Amino acid sequence: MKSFLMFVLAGMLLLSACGAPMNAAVEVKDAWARTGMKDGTSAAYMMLANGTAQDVELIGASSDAATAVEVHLSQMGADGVMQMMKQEAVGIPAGKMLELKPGSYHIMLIGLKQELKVGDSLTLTLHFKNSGDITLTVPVKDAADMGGSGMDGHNMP
Ligand SMILES: [Cu+2]
Repeated sequence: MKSFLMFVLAGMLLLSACGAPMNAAVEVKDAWARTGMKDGTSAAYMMLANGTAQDVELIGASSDAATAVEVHLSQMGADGVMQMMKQEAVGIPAGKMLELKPGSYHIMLIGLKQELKVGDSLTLTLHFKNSGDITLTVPVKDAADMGGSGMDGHNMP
């Protein structure tokens, strides 16, 4: 996280130094997905850095690992229960970052084709408006190790 901010800072310095975008792309950092049972659900989290000069929108995702993949936002409802809402598009302003994390935005994997265990990985493709698709390999990690256990309703039966 800290090194990533340094990277962004260094990039901004470089940008101001040469006056041109050095790396006009959306970059993915620190991607991971939580464990899940076959036919169950999982969620993938990551940092998305918009290195382009224009606003982009995350408009969906796809993966062979699940029957359906949706962009969700977890929010605490008025009744104190965490709720997830499907997002049609999530904006990432030019030069800004979007953090997908437990209890907030996440990529929801619905109907897992096989069990996801710690050490496994899955292939995920992110779809953007105003920028190209990004396909990445996402490692499966223990949510408890990532500080996300029980925070967004994904651990519910
Ligand atoms: Cu969800």
